[in-house]
Formats: sequence, structure tokens, C-alpha cells
Amino acid sequence: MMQRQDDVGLYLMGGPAAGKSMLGNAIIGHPVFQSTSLTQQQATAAIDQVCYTVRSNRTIAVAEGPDIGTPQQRAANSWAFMRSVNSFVNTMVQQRKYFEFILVLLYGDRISEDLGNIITFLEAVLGTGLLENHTRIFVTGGDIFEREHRSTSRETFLHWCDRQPNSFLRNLMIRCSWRVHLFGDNGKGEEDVQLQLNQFIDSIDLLRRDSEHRTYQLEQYNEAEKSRMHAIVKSREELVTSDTEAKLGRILPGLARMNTRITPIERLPRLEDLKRETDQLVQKVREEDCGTGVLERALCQAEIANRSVNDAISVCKNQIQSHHRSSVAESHISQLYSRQMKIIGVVIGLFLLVILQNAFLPELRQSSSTLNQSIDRISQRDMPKCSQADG
Ligand SMILES: Nc1nc2c(ncn2[C@@H]2O[C@H](COP(=O)(O)OP(=O)(O)OP(=O)(O)O)[C@@H](O)[C@H]2O)c(=O)[nH]1
Ligand SMILES: [Mg+2]
Repeated sequence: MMQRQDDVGLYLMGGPAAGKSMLGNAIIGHPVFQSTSLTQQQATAAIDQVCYTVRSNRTIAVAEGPDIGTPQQRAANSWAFMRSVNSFVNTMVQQRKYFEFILVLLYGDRISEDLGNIITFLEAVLGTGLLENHTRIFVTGGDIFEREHRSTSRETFLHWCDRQPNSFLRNLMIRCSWRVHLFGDNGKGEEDVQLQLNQFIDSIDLLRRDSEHRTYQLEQYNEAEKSRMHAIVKSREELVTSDTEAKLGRILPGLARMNTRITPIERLPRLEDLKRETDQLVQKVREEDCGTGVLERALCQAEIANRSVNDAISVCKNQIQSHHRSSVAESHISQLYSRQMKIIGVVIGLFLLVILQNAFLPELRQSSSTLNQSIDRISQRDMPKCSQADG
């Protein structure tokens, strides 16, 4: 795709308080990026926005990435960094701008301490050859360098860097073919700052007109997708693993205590709460892993805990069921028992009746025969009188 003549995009990246915002503001000419020195507030939050200025009849687009200087910042900001750089690359490609990545370092600020890891991370996110072909280094703190060196020597910054034996910074500069700029108010005022920026833009022009130079392409960004995901997940590995272990450290002892102290019916709702927690944990770790396999250990731990909770739920349900079955059986037995008792009662009643009958029958028979005899006697006494009267 044809690039627009002279238009330039710059993506500023680096560690905390390296001077990204100050550099961005100097290029744009307005305080569009929140510099910590101006606001005395927190570090620049993740910015997805691209700011524009017109300089020497060309549009210059600038974006600032979130801090990725320390392992903690990479863990916290790697996704924000990816979104930000993704938005920048796509915007630049749409606008057909030539663009470069600017690694911002503050002079004297323990420059090499974590720089190796920063570079490895950036190359994984943006593709190999990033440093060699598409990155420029801005060393801010030009005023500090001026104070420290210029009073005793007229040596330039590049000469000074070249003189640093086995220095990581020097190796870095060799890798990016000495596309290095010292930036800062060296006491000569705004005019000098503008001169530094113009020299910088001129050097971009020189590079882009070099027929040997390969400009950054969207294909390169897309090809780095796999290593980008791996690097982002890797940067969060320690955070996610310790977070997972801390959560499991709360869940598992609770699970162990529960199995011994409370009844199955009390235990079940608590186990179901734990199941929800471990389900969420497995889901979260799986999402964090993005199919890279980097978080295998944390995922494995979360899944084992999840299975243990599921097993405890099955055991608990079985206990409740068998308890339920035994109480059903008990009530069935008691029903049978009471029915049998009723039958026995009836039988005993009948039996008693028979006994009673048998006990009183002779007396009854005797009294009925006595009664019959009396009747007979009365009727025999009365009979002759009647027959006499009839006669
Ligand atoms: N002396 C000196 N200090 C600088 C220079 N550039 C940046 N700083 C200091 O670095 C601090 C941070 O500057 P910013 O531009 O906000 O740095 P940043 O990289 O955007 O920082 P965050 O986005 O907040 O991480 C400021 O307090 C400045 O005092 C410079 O050229 N000279
Ligand atoms: Mg900033």
C-alpha cells in the first residue's frame, strides 16, 4: 500500500517515568499526554488514543503506550499495551502513514537493569527485527547528561555511549544502527529542543528514503500473533499463578475442615459455593492462558481443586441419599410394625372374647336352664287350672 508523503507515526514505549509523555508533548507542542511532573499524579494510564500535530507541512501522529518497564508493570499492563499498540498499528495502516517505534529511556536511570527483558517482550509482541529495523531510541534527560559531561568534555552523547565498555546500552545502540537521540532541555532553551526534534524528524526522513530500509508492515504484526500471546501470558504467569495459589490456599483447607465437622446436609450448600468458586477459578485461568499452555501449572492446580470439590459433592449427595433411604426404610418398618401391632391387638381382643365367652358360658347355660325350669314349673302349675276351667 502506498504511504502518504512525509506523514509519520510514532509509538512511544518504555518504562515508568522515562519521559514518554514529556517527549510526546514536546513533539505535539501541547500537553496532551499527562506527564507525572506536571500533574504530580499517577503514571499515565493506558492510552489508546493517537494525537496529531502538523510540523513542517506534514502530519505527525504520536501515541504513548502504558509502562512495561518492570516485571510487575508488564504483568499489570501487558494487555493494555497490546490493545494500545494494536490500535496504533491499525490506525497507521489505515491512514497509510510511515511509522516507527520509539523506545524511551531516561539517562542515568538504571538504564540496563531490566532492559533485556523489555526488549525480549517488545520483540515477541511486535515481531523479530523490531530493534534492527523499526525502532529508534530516545534517551531523555539530555540536561542531566549536559551537566555531568559537557562541563568537562565536548564529547557527544553517541561518542560517550560508544565508549561504555560491554555496556548493554551500547549493544542496544549497535543493534538499532545508532538511531539514537539524546533529548532534553540542555539549558539552551526551547529553540534547542525544537532543533533536536527537527533533527530527529530529518533522520526519520533519511531512513524512510533509504531503499534498503524495510518499513513495518501489518503482515509482520499479524505474523507475531502467536509469540505476542505467549509473551503477554508469560508476563502475567507469576501474577496469575500466585493469585490462583492464594485462592486455592483459602478453598482447600476449608474443604478439608468441612468433611469432618458438619453433617452432609449442612455441608452440601457450602460445597456448592466452593464449586462455584473453583469453577470460576478454572475459567479465569483458562481465559488467562489463551490456549498458550503457559499457565499449565496454575490450570492443573485449579482443575485438581475443582475435581476434589466435585468429588466431595458426590460423596455428600450419596451420604444424604443413603441417610434418606434409611429413614424411608425406618418409617416403612414402623408402619409395618404398627399395622402388625393392630392385627395382634385385634387377635388378642378376639382371643379374650373367646376366653370370656368360655368362662361365662357354663354360668349362662346354668342360669338359662334354671330359667327354663322355672318357666316349666310355672306353666305346669297353671296348666291344670286352665284345663279345669276349659272342662
Ligand atoms: N531532568 C529531566 N527529567 C526528565 C526528562 N524527561 C522526563 N523527566 C522526568 O521524568 C518524569 C516523568 O516524565 P513523564 O514524561 O511523565 O514520563 P512517562 O514516561 O510518560 O511516565 P509515565 O507515563 O507516568 O510512566 C518527570 O517527572 C520528569 O521530571 C528530561 O529530559 N530531563
Ligand atoms: Mg506518561
